[in-house]
Amino acid sequence: MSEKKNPVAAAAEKAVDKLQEAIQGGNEIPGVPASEAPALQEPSEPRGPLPPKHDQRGPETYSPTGQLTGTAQKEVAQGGERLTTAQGTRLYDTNHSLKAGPRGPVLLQDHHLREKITHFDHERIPERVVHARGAAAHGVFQGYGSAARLSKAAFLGKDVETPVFVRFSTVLGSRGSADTVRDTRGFATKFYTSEGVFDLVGNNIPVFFIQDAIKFPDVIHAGKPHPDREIPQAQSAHDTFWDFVTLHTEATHHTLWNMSDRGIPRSYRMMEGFGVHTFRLVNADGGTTLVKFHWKPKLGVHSLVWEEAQITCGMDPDFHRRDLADAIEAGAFPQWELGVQTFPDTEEQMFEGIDLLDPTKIVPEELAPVQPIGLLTLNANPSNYFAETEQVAFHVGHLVPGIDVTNDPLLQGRLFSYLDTQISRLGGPNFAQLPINRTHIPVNDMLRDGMHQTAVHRGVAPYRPNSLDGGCPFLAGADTGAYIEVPAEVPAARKVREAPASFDDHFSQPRLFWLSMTPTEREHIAAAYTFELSKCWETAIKERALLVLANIDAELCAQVAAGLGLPAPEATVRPAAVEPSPALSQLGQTWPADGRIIGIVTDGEDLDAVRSVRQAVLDAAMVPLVVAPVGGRLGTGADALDVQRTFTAARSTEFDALLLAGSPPPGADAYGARDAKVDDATAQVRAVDPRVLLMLSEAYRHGKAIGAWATGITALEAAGIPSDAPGVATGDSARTVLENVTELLGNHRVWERFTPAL
Ligand code: HDE
Repeated sequence: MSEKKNPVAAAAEKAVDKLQEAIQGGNEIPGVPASEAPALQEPSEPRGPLPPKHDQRGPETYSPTGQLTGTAQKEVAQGGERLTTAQGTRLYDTNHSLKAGPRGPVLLQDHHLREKITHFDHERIPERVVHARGAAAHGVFQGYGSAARLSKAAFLGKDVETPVFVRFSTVLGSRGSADTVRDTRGFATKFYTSEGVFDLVGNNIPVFFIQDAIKFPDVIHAGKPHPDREIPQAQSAHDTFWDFVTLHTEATHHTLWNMSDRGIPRSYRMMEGFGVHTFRLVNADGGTTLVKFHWKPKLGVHSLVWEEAQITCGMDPDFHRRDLADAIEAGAFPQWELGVQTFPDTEEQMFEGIDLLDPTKIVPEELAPVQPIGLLTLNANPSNYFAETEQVAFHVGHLVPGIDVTNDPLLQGRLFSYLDTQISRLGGPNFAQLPINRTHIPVNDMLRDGMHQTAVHRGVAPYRPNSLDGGCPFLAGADTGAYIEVPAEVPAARKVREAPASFDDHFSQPRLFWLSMTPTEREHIAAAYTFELSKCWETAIKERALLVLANIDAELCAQVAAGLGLPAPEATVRPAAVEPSPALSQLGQTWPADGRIIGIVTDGEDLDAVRSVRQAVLDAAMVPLVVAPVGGRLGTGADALDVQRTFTAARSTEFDALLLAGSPPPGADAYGARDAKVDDATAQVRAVDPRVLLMLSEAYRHGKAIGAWATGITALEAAGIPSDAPGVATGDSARTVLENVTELLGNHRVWERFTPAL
């Protein structure tokens, strides 16, 4: 384990350095749009493009055929001081079309107009049919070397550093949908290894809705908006989804995970990732092991509460992508450990009675612990969303020597699907040449021509065997780095459209998951089912869903049935005797609070305390946002503080914790006509601004830590929150209060505030 500590410590140190750098640069609050502050007037002195922001990086500069060009990234970006056409010709005007007189018709010969509009008309490419909404970051993966006995993959070697690009996503929503919907999240990693690109295209949920790829269009058609009205967007709370998953009961396990808190993560930085399928690793001696891949976040696994997620969909639909970009910009680099569960590669491919080829099943960590094999650190934001996050093309078939696939029928279908989808989405077969997709090692593929060919191939013999090009390219062998599929046995069999009998068990693992949850997590699950099913129009679908729930657990079924006002049916399957897996619960451990957002509510008084607590928040690698009655600056001179949020614009859901540095009286705009968060009947008779009271009551309801000192305690009392309530820290010194709040953040939420009845 000792080799694993070093990289973690080194990366943490790097993160702190970065934060210090950012603070010195005056950018301690992330979100600054450009590397230089703008002038009030439109600049008139010609100059070149600004350098990128300190947190941004583009794809590495490799040629379309994978050769390091050594070109600085700024030299492949746009340059020059003057506006030009795409051909580089300088322009003198871009505000007016070429016309026959100022009031005359526009002339067809206006190439600049046509080029500009035509290009604009073609700016969009088809969005991904699933996982359309995503956010990504660059980073580095460092192998611990502990996987050497399992896999010969070079990037898993001790201290080997491999550049990576990671894209997180929701599944169902369109590209412009909100981040905090209830859904599965994608977690796709592109490793630019010294042996070619390896893509680990996983999710934040370890099982899938279906066991066979042939059902993928069915489950996605059911989850997507209804084809007639195209509603609802980005959610599963509708008839077609529940119609399918209740008829196709192999979806029960994944659906249960979606209804759990895993369906509404707090942050991409706080999600686990799973390869889902069983893969086969091959070591240098040809020995094979079956494995399941896991990403374990250093910040722990945390979620939103449902009401918070819903408010956030409106308040900040970009909540997750902003959170990821801001954390990286602030130097709080997110990290995950890659781990594997290992299983002997036996003929039956079963482990403790669990079919390893069935992607609707997990292997509990208590039966097969996750062994860490490397560390992922995301340390740079993309510099262009379209070029990088939109055009990145993952494929489960992008494998490197040492990693092979199994016969999981879902994985087998994916091997076909991803190549196909990239061709349609990225306009042809040359998508591997897009800068973000380029491998970092030389390519000699004999694939030629096609739309958007950017490589200038030489030679006359793109075929093998040849003598005209000197026989080049030559084949490799195992000793020269060839990817050689494991010569696994395929037992003699009949050609059938069937699944093995072991795939028929659809309820024992959902029950295992349910029984592994704490009472609070179970309450959330029951509430999520009740919410979703109550949005279905058809009673038959609700009744069918209850039949499925009865087969998971009678109590769960009874709770949901009560919420729906329907009778709870009897189980049709005898409940399986399963051992709970405590590792599946999100509660009960403490985690670092890096990158958490702390709202500091001030009335503009006692700015020394605000200043000092704000600095302490920064020192703890968290982000302080000053919330005040109106915008602008508080105080004067060098010590003045910028206001980041006003009472009109702030909502509790933006913050992980609230600190009350004062007791602001109702502001001048605290009336309903101006701000509908205000109830006129009580607004002016209360001593504290009603928006602050709303923020406090919401934060309290959502189990967030709240701290108050001095007159802040009065505001707390005005909100009806006792200062000795769980998760409330009060005291004389702002710093001590912050210390207590930071400690509370280690548990993510104040769980005592959610009293379970279940
Ligand atoms: Fe995907 N999936 N998928 N999927 N998937 C795509 O590829 C598909 C499945 C996953 O950020 C598509 O480039 C089929 C499982 C992620 O760009 C498409 C089947 C898991 C991403 C596709 C599955 C995933 C995708 C759409 C059933 C978790 C986003 C655009 C056999 C292990 C990657 C694209 C990114 C994307 C097909 C099942 C994860 C259409 C046919 C299981 C994270 O090719």
